[in-house]
Amino acid sequence: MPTKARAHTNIALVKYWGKRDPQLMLPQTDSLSLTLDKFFTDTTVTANGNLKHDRFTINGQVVDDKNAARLASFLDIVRQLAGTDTRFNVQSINHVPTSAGLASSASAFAALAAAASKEAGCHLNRRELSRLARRGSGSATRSVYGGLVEWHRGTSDQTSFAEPIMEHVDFPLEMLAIVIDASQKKISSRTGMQRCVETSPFYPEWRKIVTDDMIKMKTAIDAHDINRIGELAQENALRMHALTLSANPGYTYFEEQTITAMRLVDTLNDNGLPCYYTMDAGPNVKLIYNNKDRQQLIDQLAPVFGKDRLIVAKPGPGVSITQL
Ligand code: 2P0
Repeated sequence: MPTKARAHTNIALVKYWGKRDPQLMLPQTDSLSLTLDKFFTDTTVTANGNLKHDRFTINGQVVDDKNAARLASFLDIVRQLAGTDTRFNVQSINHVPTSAGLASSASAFAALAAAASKEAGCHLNRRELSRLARRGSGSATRSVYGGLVEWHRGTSDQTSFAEPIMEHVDFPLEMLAIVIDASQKKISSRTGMQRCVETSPFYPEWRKIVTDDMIKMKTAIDAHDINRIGELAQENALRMHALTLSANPGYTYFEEQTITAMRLVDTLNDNGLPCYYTMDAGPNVKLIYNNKDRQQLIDQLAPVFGKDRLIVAKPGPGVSITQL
């Protein structure tokens, strides 16, 4: 009987940028994110004793060998957990408005972990599921939960998992993505973050910054203080991107329009419209603001970037599973 799971992507307000154990996928630091309603992955997994190899399609296309190998080694972990050697047929659909370049390994591996573990006969609680998703992709650890989520870096497989801070966000926090470039990034997160850990002279400082930012961000969330949340997220993102610039060789995910967006947001903020930005391992910019200011913001951004490249997202739910 096939099993289907849906998981939403998340955007970090305090970023994860580096592993201390790439094998177990243990991160260097804690991190904190907001799960979004607009971007999600639906994955259907069917166990099939007759298959010699796992089979994968994404949006109806057969997955290339390199990605299939990564997915199959994740399924090996599921098989080990379930005590089975059955192979799986995996069909994944990414629901992302247009081809926005915002599909992420977070929703992909959270959905795959949920559907495959259930299909293999494991009955995992959400903490166990979060730990399993972590083995596929770090950010997937957090996508098991909805709303505002914290990933405890931990020191072992057992202690590195996410937990919700506020699953149903009861204040008007919202994000707007400015789609700057939808193409594949040149330096993957995995390669990029490892280079920063190994070569940025600022890396030890980053670890201290994140420890502080986690405390400050949780205080701002407790106070429902959207401006403070935005301010802290922006500062944290800039410091993460300073690691890429200070790595050897240095690199950046920013494009010209990324800088244009950052400057525009700063100007709007200076002119009394509170909004803040954050960027991940790519050029797209995500704005953090109070949803009462949405229309005013769109009115300012649309003439510069085009209305079609602005996507509003609200806090979204955690992973859900259906047995078909
Ligand atoms: C984050 N990002 O906290 C950070 C901020 C991007 C920038 O997690 O190697 O796909 O699979 O653990 O999770 C993107 O990296 O990397 C990411 P792996 P992942 O959301």
